Amino acid sequence: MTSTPHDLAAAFTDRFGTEPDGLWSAPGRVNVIGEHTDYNDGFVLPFAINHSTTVAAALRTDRLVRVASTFAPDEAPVTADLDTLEEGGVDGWAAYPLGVLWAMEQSGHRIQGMDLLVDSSVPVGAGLSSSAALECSVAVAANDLAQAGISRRELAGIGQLAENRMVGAPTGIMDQSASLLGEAGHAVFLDCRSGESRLVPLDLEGAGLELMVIDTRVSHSHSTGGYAARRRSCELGAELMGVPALRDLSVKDLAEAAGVLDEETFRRVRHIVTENARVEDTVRVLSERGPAEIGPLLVASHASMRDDFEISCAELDTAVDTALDAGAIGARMTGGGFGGAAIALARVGAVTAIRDAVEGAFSAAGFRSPVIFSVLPGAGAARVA
Ligand code: GAF
Repeated sequence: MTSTPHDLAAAFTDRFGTEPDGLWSAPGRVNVIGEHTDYNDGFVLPFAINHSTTVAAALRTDRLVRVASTFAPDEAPVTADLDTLEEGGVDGWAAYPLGVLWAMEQSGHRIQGMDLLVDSSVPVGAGLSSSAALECSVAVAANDLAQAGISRRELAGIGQLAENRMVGAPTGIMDQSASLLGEAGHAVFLDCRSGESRLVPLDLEGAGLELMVIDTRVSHSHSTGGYAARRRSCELGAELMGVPALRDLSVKDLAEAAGVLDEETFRRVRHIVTENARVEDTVRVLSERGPAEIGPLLVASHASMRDDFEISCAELDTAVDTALDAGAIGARMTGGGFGGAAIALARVGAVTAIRDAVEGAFSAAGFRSPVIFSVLPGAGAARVA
């Protein structure tokens, strides 16, 4: 369900019997380029999308937290006590909001209990980071309510800590950074080692372009399997190459790496090293020549994820190949992989043909129908009422 602020406030009152102190929203993200580079201390270029999660929140006088969702109006709120909340102690979606409050306290910020009602327009499981949107909406709400004055950068780290330690997904800092630092009309160029970020203008409409999201509806989870295995391969590659992180290798080092690493670890390392270079190239091309010129970098990024990092799947490859054949300027899978979404950058006039072609190809291959829509770089997390 997606409510207006007024509806959400009313739903909160129905649920908890009091008025909320305020409403806070945080967006999901699309990553333009820079995949799996974040936990390698590298570069990423995501943007906050115009789909967000909103939380209505009211402080309590005790240390209890009650969290409910408009998606499950008949379910009792999940209740936890901040004094007894433990790492890994919450199952299901409530691990994200409760994890944020736990992580805030772990980071030295004492907070009171609160009631939370969550609503969202970020498709879940589509690779658009509905999880970061949820974490960041709760993080900005708790920060304001506690008057804690926590910086956006630290809030991103709190969201990541919640995801790593309460949810158990060994993810990096990209998604929370995009959700908290994004601005309309801009992508966020983030150096994940220094934490420094810069907004890069991304005027898609002005360039006559659309960024299409093709949600394959292949579900994925970063708490299990492939994501963690890729992270371990990267750590092994860095260790064997004698560097703190793969960020410290350049394309010139790959010849030496080929002699040191086993074949699979080498390909994992090559993806990260070349992807970091592609992020920097994309930022340069965007500023010098504009968004219509970044297509080849997106295509190269997808090939690297498909062949070297091996995190694509048949549905994502079909989405990308078909979109390109039907006239997209560039296309790639986005996010952690193993399912989720691809993005296709297209001239406005080509969007319908691309959509029809991708839907046709999915049907011919016997895949579930994809969900296809366009996104724009939107505002980062903020209080909305
Ligand atoms: C997921 C993770 F949450 C991010 O930290 C990042 O690693 C991404 O996959 C891959 O680039 O979204």
